Amino acid sequence: MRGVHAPGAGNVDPVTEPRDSAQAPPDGPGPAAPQIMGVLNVTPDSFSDGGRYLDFDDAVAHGEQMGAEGADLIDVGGESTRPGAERVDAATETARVVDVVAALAERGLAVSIDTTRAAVAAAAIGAGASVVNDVSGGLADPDMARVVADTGVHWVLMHWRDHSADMQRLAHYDNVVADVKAELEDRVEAALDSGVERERLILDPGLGFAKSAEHNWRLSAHLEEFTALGFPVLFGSSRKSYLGRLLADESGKPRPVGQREAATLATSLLAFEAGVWGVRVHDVAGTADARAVWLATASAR
Ligand code: PMM
Repeated sequence: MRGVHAPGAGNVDPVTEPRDSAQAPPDGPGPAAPQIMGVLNVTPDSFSDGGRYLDFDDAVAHGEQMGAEGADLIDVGGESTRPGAERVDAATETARVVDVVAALAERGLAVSIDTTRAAVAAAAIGAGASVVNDVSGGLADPDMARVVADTGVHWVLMHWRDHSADMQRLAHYDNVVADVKAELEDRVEAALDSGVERERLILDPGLGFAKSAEHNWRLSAHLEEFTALGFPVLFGSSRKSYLGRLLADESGKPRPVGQREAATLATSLLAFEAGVWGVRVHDVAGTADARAVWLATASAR
């Protein structure tokens, strides 16, 4: 990693600092560099990269490449969460991810495990993952809080209402920003009650999870309300369908997944400006360039 390759970034992030560097340099001057989480889905069916990294060597090579391009954290997932996706069993999910996590951690990369299952998280932490990226915010598996508390890893609590097969029917809110914030605060309380340290928590509004396109835009437009909660905020818009819909052609056909990168970068830049801790993206190289632009601008203020 690691670290931040952008000019002006002297800060060491407590989540993604190198695991082997007890003597990390002290915080430098200037704005903190937003963290880049690179997506590595070891699945046959994720909406963007599904099927590309099921092979162990391909997965590790892609993780290494993202690290070289500037990712601070590689997010390894073994179960697709795209809308309507069917679940896989825990043994299959574990088998897909655990060796990949171990190989990336051995190469000095910080790794998060994208799972809602405590058993998968525990296996990945044993293999070297230092962050649990739980899209259910602890709701899917009552044992997750214990695994996180016992191991002391960081925990991304994402806003979620149900598993992917059923989530879109739950996309109803009185006020999406207030409701998502309140539901996330409930998840924080539950985590703290289970003995997880406050400093370990990262919040994510969960774009696309039980959300319509309009909900996603409203959450994106009000990210400052989430950063004001006092936790690091992760933002995951990369290639999602609301961007495809925004950029639909004249016949109304959504822009294909592979052609949403410029729009993704625009949302990441807006998120940096809103003060997020990090973004979860497929295109790490492009995001690292956008981060360099943002840092140069923020440093010149
Ligand atoms: N989105 C996906 C998967 N995991 N995790 C977090 N924390 N935030 C997200 O927005 C998020 C996530 C779905 O995207 P993918 O299929 O490209 O992985």
